[in-house]
Amino acid sequence: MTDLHSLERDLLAQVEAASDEAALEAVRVAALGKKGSVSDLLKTLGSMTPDERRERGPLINGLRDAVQAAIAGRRDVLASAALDARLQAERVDVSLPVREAPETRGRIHPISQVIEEITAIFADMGFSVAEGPDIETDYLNFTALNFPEGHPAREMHDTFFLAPDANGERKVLRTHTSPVQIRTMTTKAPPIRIVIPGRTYRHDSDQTHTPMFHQVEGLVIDSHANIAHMKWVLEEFCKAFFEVDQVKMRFRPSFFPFTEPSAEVDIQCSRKGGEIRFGEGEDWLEILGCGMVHPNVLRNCGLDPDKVQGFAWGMGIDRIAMLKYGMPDLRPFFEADVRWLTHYGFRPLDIPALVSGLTS
Ligand code: 2NL
Repeated sequence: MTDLHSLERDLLAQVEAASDEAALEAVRVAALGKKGSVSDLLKTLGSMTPDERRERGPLINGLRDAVQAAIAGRRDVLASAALDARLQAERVDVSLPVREAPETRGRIHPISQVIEEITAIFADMGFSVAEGPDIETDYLNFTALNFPEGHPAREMHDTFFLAPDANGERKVLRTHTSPVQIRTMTTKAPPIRIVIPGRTYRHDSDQTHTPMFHQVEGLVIDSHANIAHMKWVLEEFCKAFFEVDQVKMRFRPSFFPFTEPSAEVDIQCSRKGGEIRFGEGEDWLEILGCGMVHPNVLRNCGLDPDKVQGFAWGMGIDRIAMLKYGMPDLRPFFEADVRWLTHYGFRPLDIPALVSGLTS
């Protein structure tokens, strides 16, 4: 006859020694499983005499209940220990700073920011934004703009020419955004008030020139738009862009094939202490070119110079962006270096708008 007490002591010790749920399960199967030691004992009840069964039955059932209870208790202990260990291992330090999401870590390139600023200023004056392709026909880039065929100005622009197509037509990478104005004047009736930001290309590369650069041009065409209007628009623009209450401007006579008269425009600045400030001082900085649209250009677009007239201007954005945001070197603009962009870039939700201050 099996010593029930020593079996119970043995089983309870095994339950207590089980260090994880798998070990505990092995103990349970060995005791209470189909061929387990306690199950074997229970099977012996069937072949006993009623008297034996009356005596041994409660003892064996008691053993089974004790082992079952011990296993259940041990399972609770192990489960709660496992939970404690997991909580310990996966603990979150809520005092750590939150890692920024990609959309807030990203930065807007200073060129994009300056284009947004410029278009916001002109939008406020009633202009809309127009855009066009980077690859243009020779006609739209030069001929329509009153550059005579074979005129040295076409070479002056250091044009990138594409290989001639099947018809022998040689397309160009636009050297200015002016073809967009030509497209607009030939398809839309005046009054026209547009600004055109975009990429432009010239075969020129040194410390201060890159073969791809950015321009914004503007165009106003109606029945009476004149030089006084042009000066007002450009002065309002400069004050808003450089965020000063007043700025002196100097219009110097110049020449462009597409405007007559033409002027180059300087704004007042101070360069004292190696730092540039606008709206004060005795120095001048050239920022744009402008003029009254040449009658030949109007005619080339199917407009009658006796009925409509207007003005246009153009400026490079890259240098202006450098000046406004104190960037010493042009080249990193086009190097896609994340460290530079992290330093000089703008937050995606700092959208320039006149109501909130251009660069809040
Ligand atoms: C500069 C000067 C300028 C224009 C661009 C223009 C366009 C048409 C007709 C007449 Cl379709 N003019 N654009 C006019 C004057 C100057 O740019 O120095 N840009 C960097």
